[in-house]
Amino acid sequence: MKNNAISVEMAGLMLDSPLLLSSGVLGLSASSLKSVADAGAGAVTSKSCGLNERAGHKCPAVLPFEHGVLNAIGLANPGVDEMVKEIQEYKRRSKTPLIASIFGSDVDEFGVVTEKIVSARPDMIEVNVSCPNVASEFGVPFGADIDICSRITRLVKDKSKGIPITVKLTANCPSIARIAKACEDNGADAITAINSIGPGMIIDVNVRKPVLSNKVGGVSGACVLPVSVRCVWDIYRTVKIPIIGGGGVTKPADALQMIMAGATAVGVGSGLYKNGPELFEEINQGIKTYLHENKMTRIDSLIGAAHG
Ligand code: RRO
Repeated sequence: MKNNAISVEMAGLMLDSPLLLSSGVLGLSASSLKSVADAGAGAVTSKSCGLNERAGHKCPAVLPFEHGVLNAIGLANPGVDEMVKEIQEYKRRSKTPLIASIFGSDVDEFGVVTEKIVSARPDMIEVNVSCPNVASEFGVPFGADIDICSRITRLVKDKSKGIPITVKLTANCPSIARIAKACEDNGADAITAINSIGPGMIIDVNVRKPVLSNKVGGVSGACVLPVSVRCVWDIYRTVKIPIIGGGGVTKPADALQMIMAGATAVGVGSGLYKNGPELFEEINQGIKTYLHENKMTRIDSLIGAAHG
């Protein structure tokens, strides 16, 4: 790790930049992950994978709109065995830390996928309990149920062979802070907040039908930033473990808001659809300029600064 003004330590990971690639964007192959790492991300997160290959929903599955992005990718992924190979290939080619994102269709499957993903030795495992395009056996995202989240977190932690785990949460629940606390109590090393919100819908007024093939999808991008900042704020007041804050970060001031709300690291995702991987360097530079202008030497002193 380069010891520069914006380097951070997060749950044992040494990051050259607090910015990391959020799961689901440019994260399916070793080469796309490496291109993002080379563009200035402090860590990259692979697309969430499950036990078996999934084709996902038909196109259109991703719809950028004026204020953000609507998606119903439908958990498209090659399955954990193929993802292990991509991660191994990435790790041969890049030293930038990699977070492997996983999901399961029920509690036990999270355990099986964890047992497989650890063989790739990712630097961290992201436990995705919050995809808005999937429902648990009870009809709500796992991440909205405190008991299910606790069980999944404990199971993944027990099978993670010492690799730190972060649980990716949803804002679509009465209290994200309570869920985060339950994850911390059950062994989570970090919390990632938030997944896309909604679901939402966009209708094409000319054909008078929803645009997405799945009709509804998760909402992300600039329009969700106030929600994600508030979630990080609530979680910071409730847990001691570090927070990866993401949701609508498209410029330096957004990343600074996240950090001041309590995030140690900041996820960048939807903004890449419009700006490409160059966005990482743009935000890195913007944060450095802010530190310089405010006569600060290290980003760490800004974590949670808005709490006074
Ligand atoms: O694949 C998706 O549809 C998807 C996932 Br797994 C997720 O976690 N969040 C999202 O907005 N879409």
